[in-house]
Amino acid sequence: MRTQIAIIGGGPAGLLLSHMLDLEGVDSIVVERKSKAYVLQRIRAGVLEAGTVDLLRQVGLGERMDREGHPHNGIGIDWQDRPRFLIDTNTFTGKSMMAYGQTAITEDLYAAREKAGGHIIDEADNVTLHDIASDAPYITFEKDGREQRIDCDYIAGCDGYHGVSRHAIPASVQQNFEKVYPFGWLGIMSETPPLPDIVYAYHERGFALASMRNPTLSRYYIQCDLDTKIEDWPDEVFWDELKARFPSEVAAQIVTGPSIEKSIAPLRSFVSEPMRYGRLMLAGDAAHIVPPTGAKGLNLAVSDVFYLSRALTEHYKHDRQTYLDGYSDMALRRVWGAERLSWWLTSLLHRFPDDTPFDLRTRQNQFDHLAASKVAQAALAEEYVGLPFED
Ligand code: FAS
Ligand code: PHB
Repeated sequence: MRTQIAIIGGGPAGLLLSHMLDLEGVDSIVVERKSKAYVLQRIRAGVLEAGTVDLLRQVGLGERMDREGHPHNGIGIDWQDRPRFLIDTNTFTGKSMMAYGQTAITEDLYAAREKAGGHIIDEADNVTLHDIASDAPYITFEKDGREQRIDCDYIAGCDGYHGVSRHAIPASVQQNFEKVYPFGWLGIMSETPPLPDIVYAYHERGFALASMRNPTLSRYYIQCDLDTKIEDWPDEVFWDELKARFPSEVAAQIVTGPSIEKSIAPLRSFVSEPMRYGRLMLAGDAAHIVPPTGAKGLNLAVSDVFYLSRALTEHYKHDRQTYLDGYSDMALRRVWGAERLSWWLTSLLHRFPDDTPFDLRTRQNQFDHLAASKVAQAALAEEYVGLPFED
């Protein structure tokens, strides 16, 4: 097969890139390791930055989001023994967030690609990148028991943290940055009415988060040890621990019910530089991971795709290379901003096994300063809602 852009990975990054390129008349083929059903059953992100919401609307993917999504003027922090604090994005930036699940976005993307006759190859095994430093790169993969090949102009590595694309970049060129946290998040989904607002909780027992997907679907998380086993957390034990981490008047509002999904996600910060090598560009989790304490992961995948789609469109439609040449540096400026915010919020809102009394006092003071300073609140709100994309 032959295409302009071979996209490895059919998650949000790969599918959105294929969709946006198609709108500009640039041809692509998406090659995904898993089945469509497997991709669509994944439960992950839930909060969209203002820029993501605007972009999805601009590219014709806003109709269901605006119908089923839940706009938010900010995110709350319930700090033990302190009044609720609101990261008030609307007051300080005039912008809002949107609670709309990544699962729904992926469904919308698949529907859009299929409606447009997009070429998505799923259940592709052993995807391999070839000649990425040449002007004639290609990929090979196995499907239906035979090896297949796609010749292309460029390869977009959108295959997530566990993908192969990042590893095609020579170690002599690549620099990886990583921070692994000594805890994870145990998350559940329940068909219960959620709390009215998305709220982080800081408590001596550990972090918790109350979120939602729609008026009848709640998403909750609690900080857990890395050796936590799901079988040790039957629903009633989870609900009791979740409630113990929120103020009693908030806990009393939490409607419990059977979990329909339960999973543990380890927390890490990770960046791989550069995000381009030869004819390979990386986008999304293939290049970077943030702890979810800041809801930046999916939003970073979207901003990478915005920059990469613009760069490739400028190249093909106007023979202008500036955005393509500057893609890695531009994407990484936003990536490092989200990495710093996500690390800062994770450090602020979690209890660490090696916390000293000094750590606890300085963390408390950090929160009290935030709650008292309009300037600090504005700075946090600006980054939480998402900075504008670079021109
Ligand atoms: P993805 O990982 O979503 O997609 C990559 C795709 O590539 C997958 O479909 C995979 O099957 C495919 N692939 C992998 N290897 C391949 C290969 N060799 N060949 C072909 N295809 C291959 N972000 C938030 O903002 N908020 C959250 O609450 C949140 N929670 C998360 C919970 C979990 C458990 C995880 C893992 C991530 C979470 N994230 C969250 C981050 C997440 O939403 C990502 O940022 C988002 O999925 C990034 O999208 P992609 O870059 O497309 O990567
Ligand atoms: C979610 O709704 O899954 C969610 C919300 C906020 C976060 C992380 C996850 O920071």
